[in-house]
Amino acid sequence: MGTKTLEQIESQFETFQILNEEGEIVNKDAAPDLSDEELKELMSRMVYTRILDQRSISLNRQGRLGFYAPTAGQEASQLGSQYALDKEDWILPGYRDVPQIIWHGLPLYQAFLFSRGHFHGNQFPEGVNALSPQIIIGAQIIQTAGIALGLKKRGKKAVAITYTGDGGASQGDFYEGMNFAGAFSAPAIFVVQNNRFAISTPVEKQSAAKTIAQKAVAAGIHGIQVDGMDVLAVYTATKEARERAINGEGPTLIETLTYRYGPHTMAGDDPTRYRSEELDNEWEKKDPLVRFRKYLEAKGLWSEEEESKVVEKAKEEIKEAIKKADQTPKQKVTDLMSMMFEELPQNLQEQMEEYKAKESK
Ligand SMILES: Cc1ncc(C[n+]2csc(CCOP(=O)(O)OP(=O)(O)O)c2C)c(N)n1
Ligand SMILES: [Mg+2]
Repeated sequence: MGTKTLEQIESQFETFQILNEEGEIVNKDAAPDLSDEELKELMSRMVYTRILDQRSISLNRQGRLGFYAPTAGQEASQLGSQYALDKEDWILPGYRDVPQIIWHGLPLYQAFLFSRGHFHGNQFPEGVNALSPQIIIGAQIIQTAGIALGLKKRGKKAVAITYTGDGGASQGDFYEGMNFAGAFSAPAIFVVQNNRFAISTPVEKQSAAKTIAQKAVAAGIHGIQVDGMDVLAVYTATKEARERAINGEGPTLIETLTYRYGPHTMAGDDPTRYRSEELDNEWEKKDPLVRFRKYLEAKGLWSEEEESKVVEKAKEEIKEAIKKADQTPKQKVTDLMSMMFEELPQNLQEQMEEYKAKESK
């Protein structure tokens, strides 16, 4: 392929933005048609999720949560895309994408149980169309193509959406899933949240491609790069991708440019060893909450009181949810066995008896 062709393709993937860092609309034609109530709901969800992140980090430090991957900085990317979905749509999250499934209907106490490795954290209620957060990088991408194809075959007007990171976009599964969904025109949306790092590896070292969005070209599907700190742009791009998908026009790859303020996970990662303070500062200036707050305040839709109401509500609900998680009976070995098998094989029957006896002591 000639250099010219490559340059031509790459130059087409300009970042889609609606709201700039000052909270001003810079792309009026693309602005979504959301009511004042819907705009406030979006802001409330972002504020709530920021509080949930702060509380989760402190609960983790107190030893009251298990695995936790911080989300601050990525609210617009996570919640703007989720807000564009219908209840019927399926979400296939990665480990950092717990907020999306909470807003899709997963009770908060179950999200806490998931963090603790309790099986009830994976028993999603009927009607919550989501899979458990995937830990294996990229594995959910192929499953998304499969679920999307299933939705199409059943004639549902619904999509399967998945989330991965910039690192996930380097996995074989990523290309395989996109290609398969493209070939079958399956209603799938692949969101790559490019937060610039896969643990400590910068995105520049992951790929020679200028954008991740352009990887859609080889799969023959739609691709767009979005300002991931702009909730209106993320919402609009996802909404359009959803419309196309359910109209039989195939899948879309959405790259959101974002940043995680915190460490990779709470398991001992120190971001100061691979990220500069300048880079942190540069991204904090783009903060999705600050930008959207400015926009709503200028429209007379948001105030300090509104914000503190949401903060109080979040704190209260988090307290209740952690209490409920604490009150959930501890998991037992016999639970795991009976959930895995409808009929226990002989050797496990013996173990079942053994554990029943132990657990009854
Ligand atoms: C197949 C596989 N390889 C390696 C890992 C270890 N690992 C966990 S998170 C991670 C980095 C992923 O980065 P990215 O996709 O950018 O997502 P982010 O954490 O930035 O949201 C790696 C390599 C894994 N979980 N699965
Ligand atoms: Mg990343």
